[in-house]
Amino acid sequence: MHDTAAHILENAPLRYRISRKLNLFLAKKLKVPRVPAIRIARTVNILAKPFTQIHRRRAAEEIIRQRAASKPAVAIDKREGYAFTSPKDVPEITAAIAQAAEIYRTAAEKHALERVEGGTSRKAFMMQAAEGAAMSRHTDIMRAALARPILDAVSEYLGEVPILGNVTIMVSVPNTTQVGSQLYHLDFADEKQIKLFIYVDEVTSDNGPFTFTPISVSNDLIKAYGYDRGRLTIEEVEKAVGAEKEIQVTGPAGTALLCDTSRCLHYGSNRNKTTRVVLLIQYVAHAVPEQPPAVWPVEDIATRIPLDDIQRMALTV
Ligand SMILES: O=C(O)CCC(=O)C(=O)O
Repeated sequence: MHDTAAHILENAPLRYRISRKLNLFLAKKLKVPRVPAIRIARTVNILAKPFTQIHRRRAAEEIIRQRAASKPAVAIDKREGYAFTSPKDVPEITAAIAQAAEIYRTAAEKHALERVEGGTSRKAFMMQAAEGAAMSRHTDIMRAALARPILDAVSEYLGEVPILGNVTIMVSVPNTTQVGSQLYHLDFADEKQIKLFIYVDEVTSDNGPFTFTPISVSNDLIKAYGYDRGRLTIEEVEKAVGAEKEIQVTGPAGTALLCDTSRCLHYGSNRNKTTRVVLLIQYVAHAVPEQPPAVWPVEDIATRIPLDDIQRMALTV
């Protein structure tokens, strides 16, 4: 039995359910713009557990101090909101994609792929092989999700040690549509977050590559179109800033991108000709207002992966 988004929501501590409801109420009923709505909802979440954020910030400061004295293997550009990485910098990626490929193959054989519901579209183009706390038994994937070069880079970027929000094997099937997340959008979970996209198989321009614009370009587009929560078409983006500003992520299995999908406009799975399988790992701030994080079985994971304090923090809401 996989964890669906609804299951994650039900299991989330109360403060996440309240901040999510508040954010949706502000957005949908009161038509409050995205950023102020997120800030109000996040404040309520922080107030419910104020010392957690302080603790996470202090831990991040220490990580940042240590990183300043070395050359970190992974670093996310704060002005542009993304970084590429690879199995060379994070060797755990190699075993993680082998495990993700196996989970996908087994689910496909058993016809056990689940359709992704919710969001602004029915997402007929998107399935998942597994997600949430159910992923915790897949040790190789968890090792990659908890790899310190990644957690440290995200801690530096967010200014606090993150929570591992979710781990998903995202399967986009061949399609001819251009709806929902197949068009340029920002994620509304928070003002910033990091998603790590790891390609399980080769991705070419034929199978719906993840495509984004860095923060500076996204900010120009937000201004040009008065973008708040909707979608922008590829044509609109290309008309305003030029196709050369778009970063289309193609590459062999193991190609990995850390991207702030709350600040970089992005889309993917747009008119794939063949199936695309991506291991998607999400890191959020502890008071993420909109998307409750999965609740991980920390002690069970600790029997298989020796966890340090930072990795435990990433698994604890
Ligand atoms: O690559 C894709 O299909 C887009 C995914 C997306 O929009 C997201 O994960 O936020």
